[in-house]
Amino acid sequence: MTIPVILVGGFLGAGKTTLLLTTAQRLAARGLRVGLVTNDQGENLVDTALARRNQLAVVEVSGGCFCCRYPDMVKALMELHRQASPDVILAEPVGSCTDLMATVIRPLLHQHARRFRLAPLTIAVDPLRAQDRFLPEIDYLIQQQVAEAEVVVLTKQDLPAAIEHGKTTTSQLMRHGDLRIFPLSAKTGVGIDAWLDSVLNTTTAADRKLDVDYSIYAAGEAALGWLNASGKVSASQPFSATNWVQYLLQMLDRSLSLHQSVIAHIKVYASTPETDCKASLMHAQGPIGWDLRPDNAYSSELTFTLNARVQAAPELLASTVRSVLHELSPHPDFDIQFTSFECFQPEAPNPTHRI
Ligand SMILES: Nc1nc2c(ncn2[C@@H]2O[C@H](COP(=O)(O)OP(=O)(O)O)[C@@H](O)[C@H]2O)c(=O)[nH]1
Ligand SMILES: [Mg+2]
Repeated sequence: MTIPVILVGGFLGAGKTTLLLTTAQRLAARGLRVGLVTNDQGENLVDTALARRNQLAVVEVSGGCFCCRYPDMVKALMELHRQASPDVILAEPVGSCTDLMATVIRPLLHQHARRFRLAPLTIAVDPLRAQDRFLPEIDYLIQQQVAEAEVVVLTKQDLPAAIEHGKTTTSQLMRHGDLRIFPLSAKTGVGIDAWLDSVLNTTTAADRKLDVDYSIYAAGEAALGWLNASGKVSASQPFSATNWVQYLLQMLDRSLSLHQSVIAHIKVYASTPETDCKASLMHAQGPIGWDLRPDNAYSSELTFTLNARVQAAPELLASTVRSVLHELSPHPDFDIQFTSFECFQPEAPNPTHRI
C-alpha cells in the first residue's frame, strides 16, 4: 500500500510546523497514524522538540535541506515507515529551500512511487511577511517558493492584520494561474480540514518546471545567518521561564534592529523540570507568537534551545545572541552553560537530483 506524503514548504516562520502539528492531531482524531519529517540546515531543532512533545513519531533530517540531503530524506521516510507504520507522512522542508518539485518530488516519484504517494506541493505563505524588507536575493527565494506551489495555504488567518494583508496576497497569487489557495488558521483550526481533504485525496501533477537561477538562490540563502544554540541556565532564586523567553526575544529584537538585521524567524524552546515554554518572533517589533505559555513556570533552572534565522552576518548574529543571553542572565545570580552553539551561513544548494 502506498503511503500519502504531504510536503509543506514555504519561507521561515510562515507557519509550517504549527500547521503540520495541528494537522497531525486532526489525522489522529480520524484514527490515522501520522509520522513527521523535520528538516534544517543545522541540528538541535526547536521544531523537533515541539513535535516530540506532541507525542508524534518524528525523524529529523539535519545538516542541509531535503534536496541536498535527498538520500537522508529517503532514509528518514523509510525509518518512519519501519518504526511507526504511519498511514500519512507529513514533511517540512527547511524554510530557505526551493525547487522542491525538481529535487525532491520528481526524484521520489521516479524511485519510490510504489511506496509513497505524493500530495500536491503545498507552500505556506504568511501574508504579513510582505512588509519585511529583505535583500532582493532573499525575496527571489521567496518568489521561487510560491512559483512552484500547486497549493498555497494562507496562514495566520485569525490575526486581523494577516486577514487584511491576505486579500492583497490572494489577488497577487491568483495571477499564478493554476493554483488552489486555502486561507486557514492553525491556531483556531479554521480552514484546515478543507486544505487537508484536498491534498489527502489528490496527487501532485509534478509538472511545475522552475528556471531557478542557482547563483541568486545561493546568495539568498547565504544572506541568512543561521544560529542554533542550546544550554542550561541556573539561578540562585527561582525565576519565570516564560518571562525569560519573552525578554530574550524582545532583547534580541532590539539589538538586531540596531544593526538593521532583518529577522526571518527566531524560536526558543525552554524547559524547566515541570513544564515547557515555546515562542517565536517573525518580524522586527512584531508580536511574540506563543505556542506553549504555561502560567506557572517558576524554577531555578531551565534548559533552552534557540534557533535564529536572521538576515545578518553569522559573526554579528553570534555575538549579539551571546551578549543578550549574558545580559539577560548575568553573573553572579545566573549561570549559563552552553551545550552547543553554532552559527553559520548556509552553503550553496547542491541538490542530489534535479529532474
Ligand atoms: N496567530 C497565529 N500564529 C501562528 C499561526 N501559525 C503559526 N503561528 C505562529 O507563527 C510562528 C511561526 O510558526 P512556525 O509554524 O514555527 O513556522 P515555520 O517556520 O514555517 O515552521 C509560531 O510562533 C506560531 O505560533 C496561526 O495560524 N495563527
Ligand atoms: Mg518549522
